[in-house]
Amino acid sequence: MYTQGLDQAGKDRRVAAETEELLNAFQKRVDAEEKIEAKDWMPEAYRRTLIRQISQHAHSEIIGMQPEGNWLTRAPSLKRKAILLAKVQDEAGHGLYLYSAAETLGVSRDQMVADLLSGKAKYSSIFNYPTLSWADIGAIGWLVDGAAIMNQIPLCRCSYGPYARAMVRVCKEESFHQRQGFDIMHSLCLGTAAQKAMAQDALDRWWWPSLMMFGPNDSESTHSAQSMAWKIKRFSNDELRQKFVDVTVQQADFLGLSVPDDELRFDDETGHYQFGEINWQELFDVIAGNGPCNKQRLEKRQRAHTDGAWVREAAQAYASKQAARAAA
Ligand code: FAQ
Repeated sequence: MYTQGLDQAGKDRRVAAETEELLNAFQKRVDAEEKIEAKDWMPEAYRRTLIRQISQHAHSEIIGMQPEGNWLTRAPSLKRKAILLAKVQDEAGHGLYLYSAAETLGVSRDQMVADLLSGKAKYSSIFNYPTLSWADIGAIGWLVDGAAIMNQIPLCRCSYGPYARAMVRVCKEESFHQRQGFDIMHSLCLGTAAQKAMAQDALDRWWWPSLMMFGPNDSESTHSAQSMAWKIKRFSNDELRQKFVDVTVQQADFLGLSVPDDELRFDDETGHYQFGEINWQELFDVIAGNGPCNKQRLEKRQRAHTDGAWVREAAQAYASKQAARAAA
């Protein structure tokens, strides 16, 4: 509501012609590992790619509060409730830093939020799966935050300064989140047979969707080549997925859980785990809006937005009053 002017600012920037000279000079700066800052010249496609990725990332953090929010009142102890509440609050904070980082590229938060609420904007597929048991909260922290860290640590070196800097703090918090998830899984695995079975069931349901978080195979990834040339992405989707599998399979072994993949085996020659084929149709269905919880997630977000209208109006009235006072 405060930043609609940014949409116009974004349009104004597009006026400058993209000469060969400007494009080469820009690529040179990227190749030299210089950070690109908000007021620097940048190709329009670079700006649009960043707005797409950062806003999708922000939406993922915001929608990502819902699966865990589902367990806030049902966490098994006061300590677990307090920890989960803090984690969910952190995700809201990540969404806000990321919306701010995207705003530096000349798009308003209003526009981004409108795109999310209308179903136009994407968010991570992973948040369209249900959280059926307490163990799912452990699995989200361990696997989903674990995958998020694997993907986001390289983003701390992204060529666009505001995004890279936002990611530093986000990654520190995600790292704490991952450990709390692992701690939940560890406690369940040290518990009764029924508790261990809950942990195994959660791993069975979250394993493959977590691998899908990294996006399509490199050969199917439309944006990777250009995003890597611009040093927005530092590793390809498949490289990051492999790193995640290599680290996480060993953690599952430590917990005494089995990864639900009959084809999983360690390859001595490559030094990596080989894993089975991902059900890509499932990923594309979820991205297209047909996952188990897509409808529910969007409706809940739309309802929260409508219910929160009075807060936005009050904040705006307060800001106008302050501005009027300052002017007087
Ligand atoms: N879900 O060409 P690529 C978190 C889309 S945050 C949905 O490979 P790109 C924290 C993609 O957008 C999790 N859509 O695309 C947390 C593109 O569509 P478009 C989010 C997906 O951008 C934890 C098309 O497919 N993290 O978990 C997915 O080069 C716990 C082609 O794909 C980020 O956003 C997917 N999984 O690579 C919160 C990190 N995969 O835009 C709460 C930043 C692909 O052309 C609780 N983002 N698509 O219509 C990235 O690193 C990249 O954007 C990728 C995708 C790697 C996600």
